[in-house]
Amino acid sequence: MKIAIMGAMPEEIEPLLEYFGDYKSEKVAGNTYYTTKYKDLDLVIAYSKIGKVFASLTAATMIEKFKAKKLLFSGVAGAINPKLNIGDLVVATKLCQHDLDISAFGHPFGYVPEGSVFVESDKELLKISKDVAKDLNIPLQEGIIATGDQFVADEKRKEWISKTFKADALEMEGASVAVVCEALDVPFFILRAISDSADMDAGFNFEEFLESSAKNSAKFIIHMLDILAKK
Ligand code: OS5
Repeated sequence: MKIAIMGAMPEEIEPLLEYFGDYKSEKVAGNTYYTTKYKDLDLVIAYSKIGKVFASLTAATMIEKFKAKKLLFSGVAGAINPKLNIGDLVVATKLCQHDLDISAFGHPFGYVPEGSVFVESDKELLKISKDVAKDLNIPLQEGIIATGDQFVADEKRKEWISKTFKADALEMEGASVAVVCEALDVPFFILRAISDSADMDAGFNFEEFLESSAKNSAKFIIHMLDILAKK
């Protein structure tokens, strides 16, 4: 089976490339796609660049050109839920776009006609992640992830996102990947490790913890591949 693993930044996929070691690379539409085999799985790995547009392009390319049948996202996020600390893993049960706003026409935030505010993650991949977390005794928080084309470093914006979407974490790519995967009927899984708390220290914390948190997320994804390879 062909599995796509994507991140947004180089730091988010480097631990995976380091782990798999032997891979081929191919440039498509301005991004590099790495292909390799792991156990009986065919993998395609890439970072998209930051934000919803680049992430959508990468997810669509992985599915349409590389024929990925499942997509896993590995990366970092800002925490909203105060239970989430730096390095903690959070997996999206559903995702929304916090910056999508046609409320002037009476629509709820995050909604456009013929779309939906939330896109739900694949239940089977969520179950696998729960099993992995239990087996390895790793804490894994399930929650709502809010996505927008904005690095949030502001308590007021964070509070608004928290209140409006009941979100636990925020980032800049997940919901766009979810929309693409849902439209193309590909099960997806969005995993993030906390790098900051989307507050006034976010920029500073993000730079300090990007690498270590990205590694936490990537390690967990590798454990999930071990289960997927057995299926
Ligand atoms: O991909 C972006 C979203 N990521 C999750 C995240 C997040 N999102 C929103 N708000 C927060 N508080 C969040 N915390 C974690 C992380 C990433 C954030 S944007 C970071 C940009 C940092 C940067 N800018 N320039 N460089 C790095 C150097 C550079 C130069 C050339 C080419 C590539 C990198």
